[in-house]
Amino acid sequence: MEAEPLINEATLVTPEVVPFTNGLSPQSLLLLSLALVAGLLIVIAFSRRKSRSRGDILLLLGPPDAGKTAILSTFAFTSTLQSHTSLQVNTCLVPLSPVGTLPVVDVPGHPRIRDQFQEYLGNARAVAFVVDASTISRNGSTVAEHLHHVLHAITSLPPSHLAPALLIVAHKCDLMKAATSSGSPAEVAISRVRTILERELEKRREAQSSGMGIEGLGAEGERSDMGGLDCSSPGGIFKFADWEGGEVDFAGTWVNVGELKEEEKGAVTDGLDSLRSWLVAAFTMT
Ligand SMILES: Nc1nc2c(ncn2[C@@H]2O[C@H](COP(=O)(O)OP(=O)(O)OP(=O)(O)O)[C@@H](O)[C@H]2O)c(=O)[nH]1
Ligand SMILES: [Mg+2]
Repeated sequence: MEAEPLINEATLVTPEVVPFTNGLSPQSLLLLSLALVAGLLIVIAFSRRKSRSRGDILLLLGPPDAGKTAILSTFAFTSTLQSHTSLQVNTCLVPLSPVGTLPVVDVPGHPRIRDQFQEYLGNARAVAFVVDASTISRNGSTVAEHLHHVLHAITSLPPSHLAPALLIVAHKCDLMKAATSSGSPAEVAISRVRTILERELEKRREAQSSGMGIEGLGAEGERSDMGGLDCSSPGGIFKFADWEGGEVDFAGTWVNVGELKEEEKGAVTDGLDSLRSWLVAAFTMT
Protein backbone atom coordinates (compact mmCIF):
# COMPACT_ATOMS: atom_id res chain seq x y z
CA MET A 1 0.00 0.00 0.00
CA GLU A 2 1.36 3.43 -1.04
CA ALA A 3 2.21 5.71 1.90
CA GLU A 4 0.30 8.99 2.23
CA PRO A 5 2.59 12.02 1.45
CA LEU A 6 3.26 13.90 4.69
CA ILE A 7 3.08 17.24 2.97
CA ASN A 8 0.44 17.85 0.44
CA GLU A 9 1.16 20.02 -2.53
CA ALA A 10 -0.95 22.89 -1.42
CA THR A 11 1.40 23.62 1.52
CA LEU A 12 4.40 23.89 -0.84
CA VAL A 13 2.94 26.69 -2.88
CA THR A 14 4.81 29.91 -2.04
CA PRO A 15 2.25 32.25 -0.51
CA GLU A 16 1.69 35.39 -2.49
CA VAL A 17 2.90 38.48 -0.63
CA VAL A 18 0.36 41.23 -0.90
CA PRO A 19 1.96 44.68 -0.27
CA PHE A 20 0.01 46.43 2.48
CA THR A 21 0.02 49.55 0.36
CA ASN A 22 -2.14 47.84 -2.23
CA GLY A 23 -5.46 49.48 -2.41
CA LEU A 24 -4.12 52.81 -1.07
CA SER A 25 -4.62 55.82 -3.30
CA PRO A 26 -1.52 57.88 -4.31
CA GLN A 27 -2.74 60.69 -2.02
CA SER A 28 -2.94 58.31 0.95
CA LEU A 29 0.54 56.99 0.12
CA LEU A 30 1.90 60.53 0.03
CA LEU A 31 0.29 61.34 3.38
CA LEU A 32 1.66 58.12 4.87
CA SER A 33 5.21 58.93 3.71
CA LEU A 34 4.95 62.47 5.04
CA ALA A 35 3.75 61.15 8.40
CA LEU A 36 6.70 58.71 8.53
CA VAL A 37 9.22 61.45 7.71
CA ALA A 38 7.66 63.78 10.32
CA GLY A 39 7.77 60.97 12.92
CA LEU A 40 11.44 60.34 12.14
CA LEU A 41 12.30 64.04 12.47
CA ILE A 42 10.54 64.26 15.84
CA VAL A 43 12.46 61.24 17.14
CA ILE A 44 15.79 62.74 15.95
CA ALA A 45 14.98 66.17 17.46
CA PHE A 46 13.93 64.59 20.77
CA SER A 47 17.02 62.42 21.07
CA ARG A 48 19.26 65.43 20.29
CA ARG A 49 17.47 67.51 22.88
CA LYS A 50 17.95 64.84 25.49
CA SER A 51 21.65 64.65 24.77
CA ARG A 52 22.21 68.43 25.19
CA SER A 53 24.23 69.09 28.29
CA ARG A 54 23.16 71.38 31.10
CA GLY A 55 25.52 72.94 33.62
CA ASP A 56 25.18 72.88 37.39
CA ILE A 57 26.68 76.12 38.68
CA LEU A 58 25.33 79.60 39.38
CA LEU A 59 27.36 82.39 37.81
CA LEU A 60 27.20 85.81 39.51
CA LEU A 61 28.14 88.46 36.95
CA GLY A 62 27.77 92.20 36.72
CA PRO A 63 29.63 95.50 37.00
CA PRO A 64 32.04 96.41 39.82
CA ASP A 65 30.43 97.42 43.13
CA ALA A 66 27.04 95.92 42.17
CA GLY A 67 26.90 93.64 45.23
CA LYS A 68 27.81 90.17 43.86
CA THR A 69 30.23 89.28 46.66
CA ALA A 70 27.82 90.68 49.26
CA ILE A 71 25.10 88.36 47.87
CA LEU A 72 27.49 85.41 47.87
CA SER A 73 28.55 85.96 51.48
CA THR A 74 24.91 86.33 52.55
CA PHE A 75 24.08 83.00 50.90
CA ALA A 76 27.11 81.30 52.39
CA PHE A 77 27.12 82.72 55.94
CA THR A 78 23.53 84.02 56.32
CA SER A 79 25.03 87.40 57.25
CA THR A 80 26.60 89.88 54.87
CA LEU A 81 30.35 90.29 55.26
CA GLN A 82 32.01 93.58 54.45
CA SER A 83 33.24 93.30 50.85
CA HIS A 84 35.57 95.32 48.66
CA THR A 85 36.38 95.26 44.96
CA SER A 86 37.21 91.65 44.14
CA LEU A 87 40.40 91.02 42.22
CA GLN A 88 39.84 87.35 41.57
CA VAL A 89 37.01 84.91 40.97
CA ASN A 90 35.32 83.69 44.19
CA THR A 91 33.97 80.16 44.23
CA CYS A 92 31.82 78.83 47.03
CA LEU A 93 29.33 76.05 47.80
CA VAL A 94 26.15 77.54 49.29
CA PRO A 95 23.12 75.82 50.79
CA LEU A 96 19.83 76.26 48.95
CA SER A 97 16.78 74.51 50.31
CA PRO A 98 15.37 72.19 48.93
CA VAL A 99 17.90 71.93 46.07
CA GLY A 100 20.85 71.04 48.33
CA THR A 101 24.24 72.63 47.77
CA LEU A 102 24.85 75.05 44.97
CA PRO A 103 28.27 75.77 43.47
CA VAL A 104 28.44 79.54 42.96
CA VAL A 105 31.08 81.40 40.95
CA ASP A 106 31.34 85.18 41.51
CA VAL A 107 33.28 86.86 38.70
CA PRO A 108 34.55 90.38 39.52
CA GLY A 109 33.25 93.20 37.35
CA HIS A 110 36.65 94.80 36.69
CA PRO A 111 37.04 95.08 32.89
CA ARG A 112 40.34 93.16 32.98
CA ILE A 113 38.83 90.21 34.88
CA ARG A 114 35.16 90.10 33.91
CA ASP A 115 35.68 88.14 30.67
CA GLN A 116 36.85 85.15 32.71
CA PHE A 117 33.14 84.29 32.96
CA GLN A 118 33.52 82.63 29.55
CA GLU A 119 35.50 79.80 31.19
CA TYR A 120 32.53 78.95 33.39
CA LEU A 121 29.60 79.67 31.10
CA GLY A 122 29.52 76.16 29.61
CA ASN A 123 28.96 74.76 33.14
CA ALA A 124 26.35 77.32 34.18
CA ARG A 125 22.78 76.27 34.85
CA ALA A 126 21.90 79.85 35.77
CA VAL A 127 23.40 83.31 35.31
CA ALA A 128 22.46 86.17 37.65
CA PHE A 129 23.61 89.52 36.25
CA VAL A 130 23.70 91.84 39.27
CA VAL A 131 23.16 95.58 38.79
CA ASP A 132 23.20 98.39 41.38
CA ALA A 133 19.71 99.83 40.79
CA SER A 134 20.60 103.02 42.66
CA THR A 135 23.35 104.02 40.21
CA ILE A 136 22.11 102.56 36.91
CA SER A 137 20.83 105.97 35.73
CA ARG A 138 24.42 107.21 35.76
CA ASN A 139 26.31 104.23 34.33
CA GLY A 140 23.67 102.57 32.13
CA SER A 141 25.81 102.48 28.98
CA THR A 142 28.79 100.79 30.71
CA VAL A 143 26.52 98.23 32.35
CA ALA A 144 24.78 97.58 29.00
CA GLU A 145 28.15 97.04 27.33
CA HIS A 146 29.04 94.43 29.97
CA LEU A 147 25.63 92.76 29.63
CA HIS A 148 26.01 92.73 25.84
CA HIS A 149 29.17 90.60 26.26
CA VAL A 150 27.18 88.16 28.39
CA LEU A 151 24.21 87.99 25.97
CA HIS A 152 26.61 87.49 23.06
CA ALA A 153 28.41 84.66 24.89
CA ILE A 154 25.11 82.93 25.75
CA THR A 155 23.90 83.05 22.15
CA SER A 156 27.31 81.76 20.99
CA LEU A 157 27.18 78.57 23.09
CA PRO A 158 27.37 75.47 20.92
CA PRO A 159 24.02 73.75 20.17
CA SER A 160 25.13 70.84 22.39
CA HIS A 161 24.68 73.15 25.42
CA LEU A 162 21.35 74.18 26.89
CA ALA A 163 21.52 77.94 27.45
CA PRO A 164 21.60 78.87 31.16
CA ALA A 165 18.58 80.57 32.71
CA LEU A 166 19.19 84.33 32.90
CA LEU A 167 18.13 86.65 35.71
CA ILE A 168 18.82 90.38 35.87
CA VAL A 169 19.09 91.31 39.53
CA ALA A 170 18.13 94.90 40.37
CA HIS A 171 20.15 95.02 43.62
CA LYS A 172 20.47 97.53 46.51
CA CYS A 173 16.70 98.08 46.58
CA ASP A 174 17.17 99.41 50.13
CA LEU A 175 18.70 102.54 48.58
CA MET A 176 15.65 103.18 46.41
CA LYS A 177 13.14 105.76 47.61
CA ALA A 178 10.49 104.21 49.86
CA ALA A 179 7.43 102.77 48.12
CA THR A 180 5.91 105.29 45.78
CA SER A 181 2.69 105.28 43.78
CA SER A 182 4.61 103.41 41.07
CA GLY A 183 5.16 100.43 43.35
CA SER A 184 7.39 98.88 46.02
CA PRO A 185 11.15 99.66 46.02
CA ALA A 186 11.78 96.32 44.29
CA GLU A 187 9.23 97.07 41.55
CA VAL A 188 10.64 100.56 41.00
CA ALA A 189 14.20 99.15 40.90
CA ILE A 190 13.27 96.44 38.37
CA SER A 191 11.40 98.86 36.15
CA ARG A 192 14.29 101.35 36.18
CA VAL A 193 16.94 98.70 35.45
CA ARG A 194 14.85 97.14 32.67
CA THR A 195 14.05 100.47 30.98
CA ILE A 196 17.61 101.80 31.08
CA LEU A 197 19.23 98.56 29.92
CA GLU A 198 16.71 98.10 27.09
CA ARG A 199 17.36 101.66 25.93
CA GLU A 200 21.14 101.25 26.04
CA LEU A 201 21.13 97.83 24.40
CA GLU A 202 18.85 99.15 21.66
CA LYS A 203 21.39 101.94 21.00
CA ARG A 204 24.07 99.29 20.57
CA ARG A 205 21.88 97.14 18.30
CA GLU A 206 20.92 100.12 16.17
CA ALA A 207 24.53 101.30 15.85
CA GLN A 208 25.49 97.85 14.63
CA SER A 209 22.61 97.41 12.19
CA SER A 210 23.23 100.85 10.68
CA GLY A 211 26.83 99.76 10.08
CA MET A 212 28.18 102.41 12.45
CA GLY A 213 29.88 99.83 14.64
CA ILE A 214 29.85 100.02 18.41
CA GLU A 215 33.42 101.09 19.17
CA GLY A 216 32.20 104.56 20.00
CA LEU A 217 29.68 103.16 22.46
CA GLY A 218 31.85 100.75 24.30
CA ALA A 219 35.19 99.90 25.77
CA GLU A 220 38.48 99.84 23.96
CA GLY A 221 39.07 96.77 21.85
CA GLU A 222 35.41 95.85 21.76
CA ARG A 223 34.38 93.81 18.76
CA SER A 224 32.09 95.70 16.44
CA ASP A 225 30.60 92.49 15.03
CA MET A 226 29.45 91.28 18.44
CA GLY A 227 25.88 89.98 18.03
CA GLY A 228 23.59 88.54 20.61
CA LEU A 229 20.93 91.28 20.60
CA ASP A 230 18.50 89.79 18.07
CA CYS A 231 14.86 90.22 18.98
CA SER A 232 11.62 88.98 17.47
CA SER A 233 9.86 92.35 18.03
CA PRO A 234 8.78 94.48 15.05
CA GLY A 235 11.89 96.12 13.57
CA GLY A 236 14.03 93.95 15.86
CA ILE A 237 13.94 96.65 18.58
CA PHE A 238 15.68 95.37 21.69
CA LYS A 239 13.22 94.23 24.38
CA PHE A 240 14.13 91.60 26.98
CA ALA A 241 10.72 89.96 26.46
CA ASP A 242 11.49 89.43 22.75
CA TRP A 243 15.14 88.44 23.06
CA GLU A 244 15.83 85.47 20.81
CA GLY A 245 18.49 84.03 23.13
CA GLY A 246 15.89 82.86 25.68
CA GLU A 247 13.79 84.04 28.58
CA VAL A 248 15.12 86.87 30.77
CA ASP A 249 13.73 87.23 34.29
CA PHE A 250 14.08 90.10 36.76
CA ALA A 251 14.29 90.27 40.56
CA GLY A 252 14.66 93.12 43.04
CA THR A 253 17.03 92.37 45.97
CA TRP A 254 19.04 93.87 48.83
CA VAL A 255 21.21 92.69 51.71
CA ASN A 256 21.92 94.15 55.17
CA VAL A 257 25.26 95.89 54.94
CA GLY A 258 25.11 97.83 58.21
CA GLU A 259 26.20 96.52 61.60
CA LEU A 260 23.24 94.64 63.12
CA LYS A 261 22.23 95.37 66.71
CA GLU A 262 22.51 92.37 69.05
CA GLU A 263 18.70 91.88 69.18
CA GLU A 264 18.48 92.03 65.37
CA LYS A 265 20.94 89.19 64.83
CA GLY A 266 19.11 86.09 63.65
CA ALA A 267 15.84 88.03 63.35
CA VAL A 268 16.57 90.37 60.47
CA THR A 269 16.07 88.74 57.13
CA ASP A 270 17.71 89.72 53.88
CA GLY A 271 16.05 90.80 50.67
CA LEU A 272 17.18 87.81 48.63
CA ASP A 273 13.97 85.73 48.70
CA SER A 274 13.02 86.49 45.08
CA LEU A 275 16.52 85.41 43.99
CA ARG A 276 16.26 82.21 46.07
CA SER A 277 12.87 81.28 44.57
CA TRP A 278 14.16 81.87 41.07
CA LEU A 279 17.21 79.69 41.79
CA VAL A 280 15.07 76.87 43.17
CA ALA A 281 13.01 76.93 39.94
CA ALA A 282 16.11 77.07 37.72
CA PHE A 283 17.90 74.25 39.56
CA THR A 284 14.91 71.92 39.78
CA MET A 285 13.82 72.39 36.17
CA THR A 286 14.25 69.17 34.20
N1 LIG B 1 23.07 99.62 50.63
C1 LIG B 1 23.48 98.46 50.12
N2 LIG B 1 24.80 98.26 49.91
C2 LIG B 1 25.17 97.07 49.38
C3 LIG B 1 24.24 96.05 49.05
N3 LIG B 1 24.92 94.99 48.56
C4 LIG B 1 26.20 95.34 48.56
N4 LIG B 1 26.38 96.57 49.06
C5 LIG B 1 27.67 97.31 49.22
O1 LIG B 1 28.16 97.62 47.93
C6 LIG B 1 29.58 97.53 47.90
C7 LIG B 1 30.02 96.61 46.78
O2 LIG B 1 29.55 95.30 47.04
P1 LIG B 1 30.38 94.02 46.50
O3 LIG B 1 29.58 92.83 46.84
O4 LIG B 1 31.77 94.04 46.98
O5 LIG B 1 30.36 94.32 44.93
P2 LIG B 1 30.81 93.35 43.75
O6 LIG B 1 29.69 93.27 42.79
O7 LIG B 1 31.32 92.08 44.29
O8 LIG B 1 31.98 94.21 43.08
P3 LIG B 1 33.30 93.68 42.33
O9 LIG B 1 33.93 92.64 43.19
O10 LIG B 1 34.14 94.91 42.20
O11 LIG B 1 32.91 93.18 40.99
C8 LIG B 1 30.02 97.05 49.28
O12 LIG B 1 30.40 98.16 50.04
C9 LIG B 1 28.75 96.44 49.86
O13 LIG B 1 28.71 96.55 51.27
C10 LIG B 1 22.85 96.30 49.31
O14 LIG B 1 21.95 95.49 49.07
N5 LIG B 1 22.54 97.52 49.83
MG1 LIG C 1 33.16 91.23 44.38
